[in-house]
Amino acid sequence: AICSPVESRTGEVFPEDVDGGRRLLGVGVRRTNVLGLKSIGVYAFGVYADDSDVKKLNEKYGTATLSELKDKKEFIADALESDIRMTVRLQIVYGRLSIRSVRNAFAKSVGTRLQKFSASEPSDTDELLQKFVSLFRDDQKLPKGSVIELSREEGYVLRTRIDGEELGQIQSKLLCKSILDLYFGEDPLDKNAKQEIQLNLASRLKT
Ligand code: DAO
Ligand code: DAO
Ligand code: DAO
Repeated sequence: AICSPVESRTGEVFPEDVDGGRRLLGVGVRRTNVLGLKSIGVYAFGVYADDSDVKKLNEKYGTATLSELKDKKEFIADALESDIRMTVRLQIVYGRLSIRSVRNAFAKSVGTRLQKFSASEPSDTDELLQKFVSLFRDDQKLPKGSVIELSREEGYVLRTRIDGEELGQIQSKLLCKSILDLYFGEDPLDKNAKQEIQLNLASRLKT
């Protein structure tokens, strides 16, 4: 399978590699409704994974075929759980986000996933959310063209950067999983992107 570095609905172009050899798996767009009517694109995103880490999935899926893996839920669940270095790169296309709307959207999208996944692995989700939120300043601006990078580093460390500047790192398997789940989990922000990501992830096992 191949992956275009251009997100077609926004025209945003993504690097093919980031962070020392993590390769692009798929691109998509995060949309939202304004006033319940118009759907606008907020940011385009690209999802990347380290090739050698992806091979960890071979132990369990090495003998499965591409067509078996491309729709298999358990395969994606294992990718979300495993210690695979990945990066999600967000490129802002809607430059008039208010702090309040970002907070609300975030509490909904990431907050609900933290709740959902912590049912099986107890942990203090409020404290995790607080830790993450405290990385950002109240006067942080996100003009069109801003780049946010959220990455899972070795040992389930979530690393956050805005325009290349590192804001901080938080060690939490649950937080890493909750954020990646937005992009290729069960109920993804962009269904086409999720399919592309899953297909490319599967094909990386085969090469
Ligand atoms: O401001 O009227 C508006 C629209 C708000 C849309 C909020 C969506 C925010 C998505 C999170 C962006 C994180 C970078
Ligand atoms: O308060 O529940 C929460 C989550 C907040 C997450 C991120 C807050 C970022 C605020 C700055 C936005 C700048 C446009
Ligand atoms: O799209 O709903 C979503 C959530 C996106 C998660 C990204 C969190 C990064 C927040 C950046 C705030 C910048 C001040």
